Amino acid sequence: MVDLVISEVKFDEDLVVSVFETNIRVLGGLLGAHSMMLELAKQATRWPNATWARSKLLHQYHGELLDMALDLGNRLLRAFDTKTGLPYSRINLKRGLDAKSRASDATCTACAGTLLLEFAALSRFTGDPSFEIAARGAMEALWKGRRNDLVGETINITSGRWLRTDAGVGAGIDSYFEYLLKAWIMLDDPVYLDIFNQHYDAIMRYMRRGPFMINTPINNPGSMARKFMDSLQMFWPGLQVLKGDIEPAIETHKMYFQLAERYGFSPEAFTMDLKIHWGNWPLRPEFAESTYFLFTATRDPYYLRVGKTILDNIRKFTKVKCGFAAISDVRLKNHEDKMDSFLLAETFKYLYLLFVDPKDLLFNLDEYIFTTEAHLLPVANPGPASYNLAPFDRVVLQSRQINVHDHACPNTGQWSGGFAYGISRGWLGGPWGTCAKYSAPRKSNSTRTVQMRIIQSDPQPYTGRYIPPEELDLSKPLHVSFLKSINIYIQKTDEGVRLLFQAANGDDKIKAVESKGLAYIKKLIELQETQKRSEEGQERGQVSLKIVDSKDGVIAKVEGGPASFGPNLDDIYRIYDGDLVLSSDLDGCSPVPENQYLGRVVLVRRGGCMFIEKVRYAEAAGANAVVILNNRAVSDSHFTMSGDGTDDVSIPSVFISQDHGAALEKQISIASDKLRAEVSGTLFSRLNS
Ligand code: DMJ
Repeated sequence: MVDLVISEVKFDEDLVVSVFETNIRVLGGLLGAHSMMLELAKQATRWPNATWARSKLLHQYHGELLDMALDLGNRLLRAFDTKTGLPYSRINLKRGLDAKSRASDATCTACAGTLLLEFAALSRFTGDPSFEIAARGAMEALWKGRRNDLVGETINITSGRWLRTDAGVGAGIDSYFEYLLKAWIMLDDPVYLDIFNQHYDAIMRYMRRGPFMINTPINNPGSMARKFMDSLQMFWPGLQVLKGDIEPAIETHKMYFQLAERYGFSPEAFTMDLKIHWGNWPLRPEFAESTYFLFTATRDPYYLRVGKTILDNIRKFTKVKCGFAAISDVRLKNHEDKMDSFLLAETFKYLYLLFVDPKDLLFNLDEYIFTTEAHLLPVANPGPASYNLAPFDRVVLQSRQINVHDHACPNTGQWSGGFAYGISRGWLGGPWGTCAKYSAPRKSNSTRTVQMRIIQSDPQPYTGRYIPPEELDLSKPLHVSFLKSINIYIQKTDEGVRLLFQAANGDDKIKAVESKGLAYIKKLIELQETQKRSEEGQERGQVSLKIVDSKDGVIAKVEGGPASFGPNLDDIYRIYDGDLVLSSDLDGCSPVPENQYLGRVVLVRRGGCMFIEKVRYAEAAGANAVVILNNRAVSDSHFTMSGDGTDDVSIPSVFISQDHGAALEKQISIASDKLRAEVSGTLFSRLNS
């Protein structure tokens, strides 16, 4: 096969191709095959009598595949001739950027963000840094465009603006995240881990709903962008294994398996009740890929059974005379005349690796990284001595400091966050094998990694009554003690309250407590879902804020986000007003002397504590209303501030954008006289103007 590729494949064709597909399938294929030729040549000395070790091809190989890769790489590189560093999505292999390839200045996030592994490998194999520099530049441009730490699906390569603003872990974006994490592993560059972790945090916060990963708009994170999921996201649990966050991976993978069991294959898109949205299955690898990674982490034979189901169904329903056919509807199991290259490159490779005894592999897989097309590229290849990394020093991808837990592998952060009921337990202690092999060498010189802890639960003594979920009131200490007794802990964030279930791995008594805790969490989730459904019909509208100067009258009018607590201004025809004052401690998270805000409207910044806590403190000090300023540069006038389950405030609050907030703070500082603020429902405010 290699000799056929060398003699037959030419790239000097007047043909417009996708930069992304050509990179992952062709360039990655050439570089992967080149890596394997080098590896086999090395192994041949250990197995001198094996037939493959004596093959003429192996002994006569002089890097022809790499020459071809360099030729192709130079052709693809021409797509990067843009102001932003984001490449055009298509290129003419012979002519470069021709009219057809320039016709669109839109590209998908995955298209621009899935080049770095192949381009860096090409650079390091050849000693020419231009490829790695270009691919790093594209990563940087995507990172710069993030909103709420999320990225959209399509971006304009000239302006760097998002064209489609839905974020997800599936189609259009998937492998951008994959390449961030794998770039850290392959290039040993921690900046990519930081960036990945920052995205990961937002993804898990805004997209995860139980086992489901739901697309969300980047400007209104947390809401649902659509009601179905695409099957490309099924690679995600595999990536979570690499990150070391095994528990949600197990849970989501189980949901995918239910689909595969129900329909034989994973339909291209499906809904939260596991119904089909798009019914085709083009022989995709993602589910097998996650199954393989979870097996490496857990060694749980359950994954072998999953793999067998996949394999049996492929054999039974897709095999045709000259290959395997894509399925056009998983319900009917009818065929399409199509077999994509990823069936061989990925689907079969992952299935083979799932079942193979590692002893039978010729070389150590851990020295390689799988590209998104499952080609193998060497990890930490420093390149020839002449390879100059200096240009990368200029590429500083600013990222914020993140939690030490995010750098631990396995992830030591939130052990279980509430949705983990029903997951298999066989993995405790297991994931070391997978992630330690990448992170261990870095531990000695990193101050951020922490040792893994398997939490040994110790239930708290509690003698009170069982508190039914519908009566639960987190402001009551007794209820909190009850939760602790079943291993549920409360975490307050500025987004709301989170209940964390702490997993146990101890004796039977602890396990019994654990199962009570899981059952309780499950009931709470069901209750919450029911409440959410009934609240959906009664969402609150925006809130109007007017700033009035005693001389000039109304000097500013803003519409901001409502709170889910306090009076519902949609139904109240009155204005809550008062002199506008800045909170004494900017974020308003501590008690204020009585009457300090009497009759006033208080301005506080987001962060530091929950929204409702700020409002409670202000009300206790006599305030008439609270204005909360966003501390992030995003437009979120539709954001609704959540409470903590106890609605005990009677003054309204309004959430306004960072821009409006900065302007307001400035106005207060320069105003010669006192400013007044008026807070009311928008309808009422419009009727009155
Ligand atoms: C593969 O070509 C790659 O894995 C890509 O990143 C997205 N998925 C397809 C196969 O489904």
